[in-house]
Amino acid sequence: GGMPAPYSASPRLASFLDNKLSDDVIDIQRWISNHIKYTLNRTRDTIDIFGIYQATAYSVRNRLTERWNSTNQWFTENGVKQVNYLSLEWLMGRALQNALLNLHLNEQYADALRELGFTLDDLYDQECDAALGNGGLGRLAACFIDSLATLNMPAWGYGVRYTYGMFHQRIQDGYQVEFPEFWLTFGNPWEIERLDVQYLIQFGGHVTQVTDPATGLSKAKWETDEVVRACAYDTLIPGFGTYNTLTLRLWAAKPAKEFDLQVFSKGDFFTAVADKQASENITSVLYPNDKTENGHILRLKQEYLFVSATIQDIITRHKKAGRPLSQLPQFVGIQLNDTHPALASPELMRILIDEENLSWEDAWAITTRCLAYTNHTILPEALEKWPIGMMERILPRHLQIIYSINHFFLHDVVERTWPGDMGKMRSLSLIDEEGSRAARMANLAIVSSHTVNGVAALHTDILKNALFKDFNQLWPTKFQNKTNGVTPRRWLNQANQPLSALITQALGRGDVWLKDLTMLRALENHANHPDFLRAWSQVKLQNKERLALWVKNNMGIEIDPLALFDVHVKRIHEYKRQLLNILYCIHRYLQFQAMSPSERSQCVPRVVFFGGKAAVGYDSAKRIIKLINAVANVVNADPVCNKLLKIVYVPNYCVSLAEIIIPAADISQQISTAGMEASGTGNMKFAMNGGIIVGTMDGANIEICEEVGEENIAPDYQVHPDLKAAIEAIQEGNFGDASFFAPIVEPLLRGKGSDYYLINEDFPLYQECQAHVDATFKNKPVWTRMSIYNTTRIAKFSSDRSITEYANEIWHLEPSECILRPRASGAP
Ligand code: B1N
Repeated sequence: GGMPAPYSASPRLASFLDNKLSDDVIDIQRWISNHIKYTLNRTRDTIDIFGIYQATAYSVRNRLTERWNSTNQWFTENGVKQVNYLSLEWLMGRALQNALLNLHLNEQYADALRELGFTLDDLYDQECDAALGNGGLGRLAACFIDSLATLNMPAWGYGVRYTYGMFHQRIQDGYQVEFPEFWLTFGNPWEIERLDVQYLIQFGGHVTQVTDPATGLSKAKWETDEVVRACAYDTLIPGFGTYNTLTLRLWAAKPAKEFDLQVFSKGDFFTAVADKQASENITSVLYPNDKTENGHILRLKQEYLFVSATIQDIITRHKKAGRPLSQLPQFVGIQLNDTHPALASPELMRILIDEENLSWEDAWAITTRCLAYTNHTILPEALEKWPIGMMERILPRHLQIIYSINHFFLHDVVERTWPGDMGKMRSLSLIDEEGSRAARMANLAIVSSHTVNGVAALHTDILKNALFKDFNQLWPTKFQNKTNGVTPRRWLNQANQPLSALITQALGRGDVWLKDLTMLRALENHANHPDFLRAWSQVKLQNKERLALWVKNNMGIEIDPLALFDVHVKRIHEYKRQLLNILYCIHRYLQFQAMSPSERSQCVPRVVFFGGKAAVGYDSAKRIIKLINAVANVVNADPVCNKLLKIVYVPNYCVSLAEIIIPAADISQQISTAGMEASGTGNMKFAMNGGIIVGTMDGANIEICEEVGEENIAPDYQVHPDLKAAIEAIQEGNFGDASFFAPIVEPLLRGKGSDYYLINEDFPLYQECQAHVDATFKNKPVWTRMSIYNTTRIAKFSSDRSITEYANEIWHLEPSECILRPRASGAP
């Protein structure tokens, strides 16, 4: 449909629209009540706490809308360059508390609601997590958009509005059981359906050559045989301590026409309705696999729908600003969060060439100047490859374009640099010719981008010197490092209010430190004051009590908040070595059993927490979950040992649970097999909250160690007969069905070659490290000081630092703070 004719608001309408919301408690109450009555249609007799949450959310959203309109107007009027962060995953978690804290409105809202009879904390718990992601990669996008807004960067986030997000995990009889997470059941007050922002997305068919009547030249015509509509849903992203408010735009698939009239008139009602269902399928579910399984048609369609709608939207906005396409790179940056949106390259080429009639050379120059690619893993099973046959069927025009890109690349670049070198051709080609042919999305992303980055120093070195060695030789300046970071607004201010308050009080300059974590260094002046040490450990204890209460209420397990809390939460994957941790737990348990009561009285009591989801089809990961729960059952029921060791498997680990778990940790386990964890971001969240890392020298652990000092982390040194004893305890059936666990533990006994994740090799070091932890934990001042230094030296790992580097070194993007405000007076 065409755009509605521009309309100018009358002075009277304009003065209504310009009216600004007030922050008075009474006005807040009036708005909440109006939403209860007029938006939700509830009365004093039918309102419930969930309704109060919804009404509160709507009233907060109104404030965000005001800021968002001003921000967009500001960016448009100032003609700034904007970056678009394209991610198939956004692990946002809850929005209410984050919005209130970023807007500095939590106290007014707390007061307003208290008088209405509710506490904010109760309302927060009504909200379900927006879990549109698997783990670190999706959560990184969420931290980045918070930093982009806070740093006043002109930016947009783009993603997919999955109807079902990350599955809900239950533990039944020790096994993971998956349940669908239909997060939209009761509506989502944070999203704004944009029926005015829709694009057609085409699939299938074939490509013919036609003569362009305008130029007389031959050009490609893609005759498609399937069409769906992508419809925009906007979520508003508040910056912290700024008026700037950004957009996260998520796409939902809808039928292109509500009913296919032809089919309908033939009377085939069922086919018509079934087609409608099929088109909605495309965005119905997030693929819940972190680095496993690949190559499904539906996933390819998801990726393409996402990319096509996003590129169309970016071009539409650029044109609306009255600019020619030749200027796209000056005004638009497009960041690819891994290869999942790598089809952005052939899609942009297709639109520029087939629809906008640009030449290949011009289109290619524009594409490569806009795109940049972030790699997040070197694990071979996670590198996306699309079978040629599938590409041919679903996206024949894009396959042609990929072939052309490959042709020009191999002939003009590779052949000229290394004439006749077939080895180089094979490793650099966009097409994998070994076995069944497939398009290598990483190679496509590298060739199509001006910059490629890794997510931690070690990971970038591995990209440059191993995985993408030949590309690095070809284009040495293309590769950069951008170490990950996490937002201190959610991971410190929101998750750990007591620590945030202590820091604000100790620094004495308000909460500006939340925009500049380097200020935390000044806290080290207090690190020898007994009062400060006491206050710091008191905060930790308070957080441990909060977690203990959660565990008691939700799992019925009693734990002692004075015990050492040892936490291992992240996706379950062999390379993350939850198996190493649980084998060590078994070893500890066997030791406690063998001790005399007086020996036991010298030991440090521990609660070991595990949490995380296994990909649905990942058999070994699921057996590891069962082993942890089997060991937990035995250990927790042992009257002699359970004072010294408890094991808790927290079900359904997610963002909102992380906010309770992370601040309560004394130590966190970051023990991936060296070289396999690209960065890790949990490590940063724990350290930021004063949790000491037990870690291998992998990913960003290396850089955290450099910053906080090696004396303030517990490096995973090297131990072996003890591991054997732990495995034998499993084999003897002490933790239930031994044959069930055989596939995960027997390879460890079979020698180096089959211990792919080096559990045996690292066991001695790990044991030594854990003993060191126990000894240090007994010395409270030393332990607390270690904890403090983790927080005070974590500045580097704020996502504000990451985003500043991306803006300066990849996007060439300037901050632009919106100073437009709606007029506060002017109500007619
Ligand atoms: O990305 C995080 C890193 O901190 C982690 O080390 C890394 O493991 C994680 C396919 C992935 N890499 N690759 C994925 C996710 C979903 C999927 O379908 C791969 N996730 C990571 C942030 O940089």
